[in-house]
Amino acid sequence: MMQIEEKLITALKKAKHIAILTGAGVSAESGIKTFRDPDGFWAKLNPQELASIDGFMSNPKLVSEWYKMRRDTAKDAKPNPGHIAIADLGTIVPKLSLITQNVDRLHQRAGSTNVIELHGNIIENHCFDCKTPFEGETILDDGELARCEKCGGLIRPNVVWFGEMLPEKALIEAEKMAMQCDVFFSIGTTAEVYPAGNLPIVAKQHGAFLVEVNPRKTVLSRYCDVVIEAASGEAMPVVVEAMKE
Ligand code: BV8
Ligand code: ZN
Repeated sequence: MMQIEEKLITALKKAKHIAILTGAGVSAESGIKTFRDPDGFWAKLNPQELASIDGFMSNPKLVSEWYKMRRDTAKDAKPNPGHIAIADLGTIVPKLSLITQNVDRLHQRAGSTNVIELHGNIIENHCFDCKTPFEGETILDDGELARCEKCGGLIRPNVVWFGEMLPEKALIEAEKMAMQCDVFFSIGTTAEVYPAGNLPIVAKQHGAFLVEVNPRKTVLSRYCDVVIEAASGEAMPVVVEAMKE
């Protein structure tokens, strides 16, 4: 059984407000690839190009197929023990702020509430031109792309693409929670995508106890008070159990 450092347990038991930033790594154990997976059909394509306005405009069919594949994967995926432990944590601490870069909505399906989605979600779609929400399949049976009933525009996912502003309300709220929390967890993220990647440092600068949960070291590791080099599905249930003792 994994040992959790005493100083982390002390900080957690004292904490009035815990904030958590999650990235693609938290969904890895649900079978959802992070952006940098070496395998898979899309490996030869650059997600940063696909997940952008230019990428979509230059090849709407390829990008729409990529999102449909990822949406179907997300819908079939199940929350893993990491998601469930985080949702559990929300029921035992006085205040938990969950900030996610993930677009798969697995945190919500695990029972987490008030999730701050910095990068939108892949489940919903809207018209690229007039923003009207779009229900239904984005790719028609004949392989053609669906079109907006109102204006005939192309349909895009509700995610934030590279080069696009993050939803202002979500970002302001996330920054506020980072400044106010007593303990900040960075879980399953390289913390290399901005401005989300800044949040752990903002928390640290405002006196938070900074914890990283990631099987690999990241640019953030050296600033952390505690680094748990493990998968989130393994580490988070142990952290929550230690808190309940
Ligand atoms: C913006 C939705 C203002 C889409 C995503 C400098 C140079 C160039 C560009 C920039 C720059 N500084 C800032 C920018 C802009 C850019 C950026 O940050 N680029 C990076 C690459 C440098 N940022 C933006 O464009 C943002 N907007 O800045 O607006 C603006 C406006 C106009 C002009 C300029 C600026 C918008 C960013 C949002 C992009 N959308 N997702 C979609 O999903 O399709 S980001 C996407 O990347 C995901 O959200 C994901 O979370 C994130 C990071 O990708 P990954 O690496 O896959 O995931 P992650 O980082 O989470 O890494 C996986 C980790 O998990 C690893 O560490 C691994 O070890 C770990 N792990 C693996 N298994 C497990 C695990 N951990 C725990 N348990 C496990 N089992
Ligand atoms: Zn439209």
